[in-house]
Amino acid sequence: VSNAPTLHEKLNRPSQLVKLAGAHDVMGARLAAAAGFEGVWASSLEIATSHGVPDSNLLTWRQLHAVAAEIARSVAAPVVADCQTGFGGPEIVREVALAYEGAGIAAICLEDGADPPRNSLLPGQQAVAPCGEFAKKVAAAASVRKRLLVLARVQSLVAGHSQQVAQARAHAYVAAGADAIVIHSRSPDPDQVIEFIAAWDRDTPLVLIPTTYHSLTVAQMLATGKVGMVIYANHGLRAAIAGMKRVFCQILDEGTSHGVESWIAGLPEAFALQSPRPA
Ligand code: SPV
Ligand code: MG
Repeated sequence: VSNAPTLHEKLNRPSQLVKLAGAHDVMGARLAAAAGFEGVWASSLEIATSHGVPDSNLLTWRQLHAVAAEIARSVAAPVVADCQTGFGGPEIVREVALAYEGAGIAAICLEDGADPPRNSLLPGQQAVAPCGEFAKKVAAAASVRKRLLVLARVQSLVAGHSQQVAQARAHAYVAAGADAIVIHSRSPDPDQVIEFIAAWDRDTPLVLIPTTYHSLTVAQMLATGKVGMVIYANHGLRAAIAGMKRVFCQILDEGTSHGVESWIAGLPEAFALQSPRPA
């Protein structure tokens, strides 16, 4: 039996943050863990993009589950799976929670956006589901889990609703059994989440995804004493896009692959990522 702190214990440490990086496959998850990230976010945006489809419900929950499960099998770090709006009502969410827990996934994240799900960072209006309806999904997941953590994600600020509405929803989801509240924002500066954090008066830890408000530092999050986890949700994907574009263009421009050898990873590094066991 391991003495290592569980994700639940890590989330509730007052003096540290659990830092997660987004991934869409085992390779990205292993690179994140090797760099020092303590967990992996199985991002719907990353997985959808890697399949070349919109981050909506073009992929089935079983496809998203298969990717998260493969990462969990192959990486020792805990996996937090992006389960979007839960893929259905409370009866479906119950089955989904059992399936994720059964695959060794540490936590699922359910968001209160309206169906069909739509990526938060896509320009345009966002809508939310009724609070009571979503709270039932959180309660359904919490009622069947053993060790699985249930993260409830509040989309109110993304949808342009008030801080008061966002707080009320977060309170409802804590009452329904959420282990942490993901307060999402797509504001270009951190003021919106800082205001939410300042008003937060529960012990339940908060989770941030600072993609658009990227000036916010880990030290600032820690100083609030209320943020237990930060998710850098899509930086691996975007770095891969930038790196692949650069290598492909350089080869064609130069008429040889000689020049790219000085900066791309060598094959030993690729072979080192092929371990069939958790690494
Ligand atoms: C994801 O990474 O798929 C997320 C975070 O859900 S966001 O893209 O900001 O919606
Ligand atoms: Mg997502």
